[in-house]
Amino acid sequence: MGILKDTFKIDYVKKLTNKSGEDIEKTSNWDQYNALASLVREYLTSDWVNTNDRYNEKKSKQVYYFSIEFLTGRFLLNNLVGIGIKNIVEKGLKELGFDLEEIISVEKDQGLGNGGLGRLAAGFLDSMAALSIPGHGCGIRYNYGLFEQKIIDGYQVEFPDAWLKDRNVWEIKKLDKAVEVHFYGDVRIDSNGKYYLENTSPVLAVPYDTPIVGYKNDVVNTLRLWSAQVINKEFDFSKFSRGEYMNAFKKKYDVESISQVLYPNDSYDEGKILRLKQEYFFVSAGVQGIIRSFKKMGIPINKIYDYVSIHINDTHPAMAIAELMRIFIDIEDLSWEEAWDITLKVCSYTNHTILSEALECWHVGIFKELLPRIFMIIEEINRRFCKDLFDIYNKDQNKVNDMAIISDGIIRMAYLAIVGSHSVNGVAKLHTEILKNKELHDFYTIFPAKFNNKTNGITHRRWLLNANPDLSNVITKYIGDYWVKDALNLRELIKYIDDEKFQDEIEIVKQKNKDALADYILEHNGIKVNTKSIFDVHAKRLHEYKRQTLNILHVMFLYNKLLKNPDLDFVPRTFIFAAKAAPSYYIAKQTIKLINTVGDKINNDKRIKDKIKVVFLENYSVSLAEILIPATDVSEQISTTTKEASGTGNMKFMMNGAVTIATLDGANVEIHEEVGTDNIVLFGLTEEEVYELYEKHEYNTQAIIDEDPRLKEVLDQLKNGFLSEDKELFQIIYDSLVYNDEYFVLKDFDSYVKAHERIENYYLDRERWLKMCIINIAHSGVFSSDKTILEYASGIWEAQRVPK
Ligand code: Z15
Repeated sequence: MGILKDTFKIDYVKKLTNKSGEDIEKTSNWDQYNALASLVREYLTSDWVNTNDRYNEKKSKQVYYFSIEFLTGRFLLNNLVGIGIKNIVEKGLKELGFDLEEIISVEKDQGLGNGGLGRLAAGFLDSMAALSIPGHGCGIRYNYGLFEQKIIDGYQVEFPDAWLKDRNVWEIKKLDKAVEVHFYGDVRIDSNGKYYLENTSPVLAVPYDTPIVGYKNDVVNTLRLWSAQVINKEFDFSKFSRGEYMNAFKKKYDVESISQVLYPNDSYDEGKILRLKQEYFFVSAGVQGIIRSFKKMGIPINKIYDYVSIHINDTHPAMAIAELMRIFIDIEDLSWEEAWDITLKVCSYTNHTILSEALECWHVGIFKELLPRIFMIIEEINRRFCKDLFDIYNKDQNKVNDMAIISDGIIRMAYLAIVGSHSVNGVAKLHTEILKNKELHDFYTIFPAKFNNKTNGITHRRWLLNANPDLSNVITKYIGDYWVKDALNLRELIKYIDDEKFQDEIEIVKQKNKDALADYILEHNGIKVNTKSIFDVHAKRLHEYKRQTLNILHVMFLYNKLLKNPDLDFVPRTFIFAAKAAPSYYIAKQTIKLINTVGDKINNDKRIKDKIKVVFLENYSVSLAEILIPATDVSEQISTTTKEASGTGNMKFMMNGAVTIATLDGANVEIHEEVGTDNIVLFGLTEEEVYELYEKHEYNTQAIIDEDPRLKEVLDQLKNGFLSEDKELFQIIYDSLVYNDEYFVLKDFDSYVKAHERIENYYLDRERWLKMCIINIAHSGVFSSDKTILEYASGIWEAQRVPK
């Protein structure tokens, strides 16, 4: 979109005055944000309408990305850049006496996700729009997103995230597109032998659409989030006798609880009935909406797979398979065989984890009561699948039970997703190999053609272009701006690897970002950090397998070393942590307390002369990541090998010129392949070693401790009063390490210490370090989600690009 600066200024002043009812000098920052965002929303409306018209006219195949989480973050900057008016707006605002950056920071994050899975979904929407692929999101409009984290006395305390409190400028409520979703009830069969439901509890699903703006290509796709509302006639007081008055409100409250709040677990399945309601709620609403708009085209339903692709992001939306079957059979009158054939062609599924506690299972009892018809359909899918297995495995009933979708009164959603999709993908090469050869080996044997890899990616527009404008400018100065369209073009930077001027500029930008982060830390934590120290960052969800514990034990070891020899030649280090823990994950929350306790002790110990600082940044979120990642020197990617399916933070740090300290886990393997052994710092157990240790049952933590006085010392310090008068405070962490070190923290400790020694040496060699940074940036283009999405589009969805 093109606009003149003066036109913008006139539009903005008018908007600001209208919205605020004030002279523009008297407006608040929020007024200024509200006016700018509203104006941008208006500016992009015609592109939004035209994009939909174009898709309809061309009958383009539509991709619907179903996800229970979309962690989008802020929209304003992204949208300004996407419609190509950022510079004009920035200048115009300045002339009016306003600061764009300040206005941007008013927007609340749309934090409708926990971590990697939700952020991946948001990044994929961005890439689909940027590539002119007709692809849309389908999810839940939670009234409360992921909790806001405060650190109080070293502990995590959760507060509600009331992100909708001051209106959401971006969304549009589409009441006319609302649909009913039916829970409970009795399955009946009519005279034609068709099934239907009676006595259900219906809920109104109301869609709210948010524009997803492409990059300077006039494309605007849609993120459709569903909100639960009580159906009017059920909330009609005239029908109620006086005694029912309060009950009517109870009903409204119950219904609306479905889209009230996001479950705060990442990679952990709690198995709560409200969660099951959430899943069916958005899946049923989404599928009904899709079928309704497909039918408007007048094409026979049995051809739907040429026009619609439904992607199931992890198992949470796996019921889409059964819901499609229900509609095809009960409403559209197709036979089971025909319905199944189309359903398979429409659906594809991504697996994001092998952690057993994350694999979704439902008890038949609660499932059957809540969703009787859906349960019947899953039973029938299972019956037919088991019959096939019985034949394939020569009547081996054990094998059939192992692989059944329903077994021992439990429904295994991953198995449903695999059986009901034409494609099953893992999220990094190593992860996909583990799925094929171990976790899902039996399914791979039966359905080898379904399995494929799609390594995750990140949007380089948000994570480089927008989050790190200074680095972007340097890059563009040397290689032009084609990399924004095609991130692989970042490779061109290698030409300048020996150019001292270029190296200097890379260093200056990093320093500037570190200075900005240091200001943030001073403001939020009251800690003054050394801006010339190594900024070593561990930012991601708190989980035992991600091993924040390994990091903090290493920090304690360095501290001990300095205490013994305060004049040690030592490169100053700032260890920065940012992580939310699931509210019910006790050991994870104690780990936060440990990090803060160690931090307090070290940060206030004059003896070590500020050589180490430990900072815990509260409330890790998309917008905090946008400040943190550009300022990072060392990226901590230290999960127990085999446990991190891919990781995506690893890619963001690399793209911003951090050097990774890593295990060969998830996509770290591919980062290593890209940059080579000299430009990443690897340590720890390999995949084979991990599996061997698990299989042999002879992992002996005591022997490791006995041989390593450094470890013995830090472990003792967890419970000898060194950190806290309360010697029991970290007992659970001590016990888990010494008696049940499932994640091999102790096993990898020595190797991790050595890896950090290498980091220190590389950093001391300034030129070598800068070259490592440059190589990392230059090779990060393969991790653009644009590349990932092109692979999904051609390899799974058969979706075409539909440029204007
Ligand atoms: C989640 O964030 C991930 C996997 C899950 O099964 C759930 Cl429930 C949440 C993460 C993986 O842990 C991470 O390795 C991966 O990069 C990310 O999904 C996106 O695929």
